[in-house]
Amino acid sequence: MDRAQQIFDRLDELGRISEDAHCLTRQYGSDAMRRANNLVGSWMKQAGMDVRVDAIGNLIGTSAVPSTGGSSRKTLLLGSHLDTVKNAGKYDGPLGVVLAIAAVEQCKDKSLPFDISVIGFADEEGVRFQSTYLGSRAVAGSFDEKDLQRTDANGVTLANAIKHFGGDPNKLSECRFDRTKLLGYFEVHIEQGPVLEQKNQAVGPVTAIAGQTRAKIKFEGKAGHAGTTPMSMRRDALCGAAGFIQMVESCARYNAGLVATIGQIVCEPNVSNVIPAIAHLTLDVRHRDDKIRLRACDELQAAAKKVAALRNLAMSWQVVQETTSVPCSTEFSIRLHQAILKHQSDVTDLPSGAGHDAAVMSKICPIAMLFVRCKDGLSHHPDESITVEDVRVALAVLTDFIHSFGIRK
Ligand code: HGY
Ligand code: MN
Ligand code: MN
Repeated sequence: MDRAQQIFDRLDELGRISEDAHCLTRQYGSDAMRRANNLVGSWMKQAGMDVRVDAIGNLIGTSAVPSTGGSSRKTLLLGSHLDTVKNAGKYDGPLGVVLAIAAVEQCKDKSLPFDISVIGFADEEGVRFQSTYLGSRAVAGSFDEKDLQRTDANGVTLANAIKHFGGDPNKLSECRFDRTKLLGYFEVHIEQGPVLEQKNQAVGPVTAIAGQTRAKIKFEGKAGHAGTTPMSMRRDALCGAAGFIQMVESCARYNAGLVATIGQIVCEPNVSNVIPAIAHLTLDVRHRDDKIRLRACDELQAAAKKVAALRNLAMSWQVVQETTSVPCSTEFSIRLHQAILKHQSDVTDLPSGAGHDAAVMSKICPIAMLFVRCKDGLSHHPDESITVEDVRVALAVLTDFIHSFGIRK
């Protein structure tokens, strides 16, 4: 059985499950997520795993691998997320879940002194409710009940979306894993950056996951007639936002290691002959050093206030999500280095600019991540691309990492 090819073919099949006929989009709680859970759950069953969906919609398969550990056995968690951004590539998230299932199959004939569970998280991207890591927060016990009242673009609350998906917003505490029973969490993920391709290496260990701040910003002025309102009398919210957006880009360009993005802009009333009254923006700021990230956010908030004051606009700034920078476990990273060196001659340690469920899981157990080379470092784009050969290396490395904890013949 060429498991690498099977992983690749499965990712193709999973990549065709979308809520959009024209591109790959799988948002939290959608029917497409239900279909994805069913398909991936069937692969978990084929691998001999017991499969369940928890109260928030995470898909969880647990190995019935012959064990010798008795009731004190711990669980090694593997996984990643099954939700996607809009118009996504098919590897960001699913690679880590499908490859983990293959690793469980590789280990079936070995008696391990621990269980393995594979988790397909229900919402890492936070596209629908603008709050990331909903699935892993429920598993890690850091879910904020206030989030249940968040609403999506159609006014549907997260609580109702959970119920519609078949979950139970009143039982999210049951999603938690007992941290005393966890060996750790390991996530394989595409690099989403250019380093491994430049180094001509298939895989690389992750050292840390950058902290991130997500905020919603609103500039409010006054609508008016585009033809009759003199320029000197306007309170144009979109022009104010445009000035601020330039400041965001400059701030990131002049702070080493800082990235800042205005990903979403919605203007009201959004009519060609009306002066924009309101501009809604999303801001995403990241840096490996939390102090630099937080200082940049303070500077940008002060800049937004200044823009608003100069243009006689109202401005509101709401932080919707904040995660600190997270180091990977040193012990796990040593094991991972050793496993990688069995399959490639050199190893490049990589910090992650992208956020991952591993950042949340680090609150309850040691974490490690393995990045897999992706073409041009491209991600969050339909042209996301990896090779079967690199999948083969990643599977071999994960299998060796698992065996490094001890196997009994
Ligand atoms: O935005 C991120 O870093 C990740 O893709 N959720
Ligand atoms: Mn992503
Ligand atoms: Mn991801």
